[in-house]
Amino acid sequence: MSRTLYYTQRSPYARKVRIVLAEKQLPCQLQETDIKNKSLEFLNLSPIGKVPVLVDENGLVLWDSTLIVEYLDETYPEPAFYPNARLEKIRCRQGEELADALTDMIVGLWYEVRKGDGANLVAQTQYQSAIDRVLGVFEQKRKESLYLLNDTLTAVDIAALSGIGYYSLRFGKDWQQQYPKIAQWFNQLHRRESVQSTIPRE
Ligand SMILES: N[C@@H](CCC(=O)N[C@@H](CS)C(=O)NCC(=O)O)C(=O)O
Repeated sequence: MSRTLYYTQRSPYARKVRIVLAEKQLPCQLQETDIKNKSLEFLNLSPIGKVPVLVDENGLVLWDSTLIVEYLDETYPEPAFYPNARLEKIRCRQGEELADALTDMIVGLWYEVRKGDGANLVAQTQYQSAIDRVLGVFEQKRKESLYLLNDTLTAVDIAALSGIGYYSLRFGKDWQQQYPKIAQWFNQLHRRESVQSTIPRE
C-alpha cells in the first residue's frame, strides 16, 4: 500500500505534515481534497472531516496534524523534530500547541475579514490582539535561541512557519516589520526545499 496524504494546497495544518514528510524524505502520494464538498471516502477516513489525513503504508489512518507529525517522528526518527528528553519534549508539544492556536486565530481572522460588510469588528480586533500576543512570544523566544524551542529545528518551528506562512498569504508581509527576529527566522527557513515546495498560493 502506498502512503497517502489527504490535503489542500493552502491548509497550514496539512503543510506541517508535508514539510515533515519532505524533511524525512518519505515518498507520499498527495491527494488534493475538496473540503467544501467532502466525499464519503474522505469522511470514512476522517470523521472530523478535516485535512490533513495520513494513510500510512501499513494502512494506519491518522488525522490531526499534531498526531501525524508525532507518529511520523516516532516511526521514522531521522531527522528528529521532537527532543528525546521528557520535559523538553513536553515543552516542544506545548510550543506546537501554541503555534497551532496561532494558526486557528489567523484562520478565524481571515474568515471574519472576508465576510466584508457583514464582518464582526469586535471579533476581528480580538483575533488580531491574540495573534500579536503569540507573535510577541515567538519574537522573544527567537531572541534567546536560533529556533523557537532551542537551537535546533523542531515541530514548533514547522507548525509556526506553516501558520505564519498562511498569515502572509492572506494578509501580506507587513508583520515582518513588527517582528524582525521572526522575520529573519521565517526567511531563513525558506532556504529549505521542504518549505519552498509547500508555500501556499492563491
Ligand atoms: N486540528 C486540526 C485542524 C485541521 C483543519 O482545521 N483543517 C481545515 C483546513 S485548513 C479543514 O479541513 N477544514 C474543513 C472543515 O472544517 O470543514 C489539525 O491540526 O489537523
